[in-house]
Amino acid sequence: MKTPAFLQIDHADPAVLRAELIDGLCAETANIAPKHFYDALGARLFSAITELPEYYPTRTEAAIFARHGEAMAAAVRDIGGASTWVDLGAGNCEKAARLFDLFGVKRYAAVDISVEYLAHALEHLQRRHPSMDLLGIGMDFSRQITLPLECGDGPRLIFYPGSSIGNFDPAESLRFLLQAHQAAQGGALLIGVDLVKPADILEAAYDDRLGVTAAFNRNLLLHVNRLIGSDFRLADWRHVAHYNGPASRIEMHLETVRQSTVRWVGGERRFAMGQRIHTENSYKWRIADFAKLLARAGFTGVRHWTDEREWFAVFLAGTLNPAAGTSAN
Ligand code: AVJ
Repeated sequence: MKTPAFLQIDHADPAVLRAELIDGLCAETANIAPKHFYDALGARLFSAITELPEYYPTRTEAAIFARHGEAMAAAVRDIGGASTWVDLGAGNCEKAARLFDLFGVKRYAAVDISVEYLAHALEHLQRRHPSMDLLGIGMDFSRQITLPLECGDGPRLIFYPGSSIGNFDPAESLRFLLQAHQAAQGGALLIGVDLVKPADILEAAYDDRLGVTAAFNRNLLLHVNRLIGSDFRLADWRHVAHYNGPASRIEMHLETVRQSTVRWVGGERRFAMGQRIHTENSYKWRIADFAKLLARAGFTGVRHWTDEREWFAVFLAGTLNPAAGTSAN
């Protein structure tokens, strides 16, 4: 049996994180970056969100893979295949693992913020796939996708499911796609994208009746208290989610239910009653607009699969220029 290899590319400097967080809290419209949602409890709350009746993205995407996975695998083979499957934001690696047999994956590189988070998942995976090459990479790919040499010099399949791209605004999304195009090394991108739909469906998905999304959003304050030694009081803050139609995005905020002053070493901020901290954007795309964005990033031969309601889409985007691709072999 082989054993997984692990690499930590860039360690988030705690002093830099702290300065970023304090900057955000002091900004005219206070904000906290969504990457801070995922402490140990936040990761479990997100996992609970994916089981909620109102939160359709995870199960809709899973149904698209179950129904069209075979066609997707054939399409990847058509454009020359890939020697390494690169999973951005791999977490427990389950989404990718379900597709290994279908896609004939032999080398798998799981990327997430912290390599510790991947260790358990990859060791478990290795027992189920003893001859597969497994690599765990700790890296903040939202800044830059710089894959190590260990990912191989052949074409790669960049896997970015779950509509995680929704946290990026359109300009950041284009920047991300340009980087993914380069990182694919002549391979392809397989990406899940949540689609525009009526506001009531979107708002229910981000403000569920059990209050799990509210707990997920408010848990951010407990995490920030630990990160910067602040004294946010949970009872002063409520969860708000609304669909900003003109910007095509769900916005999540934390809003004070009474006047509240938050203190940390070296500073403080007073929040008036009803004042908000912006904690997340989740952009929703139209199929045609996302296809255009992929083309602008240089992708070719773009195909997509969706569910009957067209609530979610999975795009496969190649990187080779078809006019230049006929001379090989
Ligand atoms: C992990 C960014 C895809 O935007 O739907 C779920 C995060 N926030 N409920 C999303 C989230 C609130 C999720 N993403």
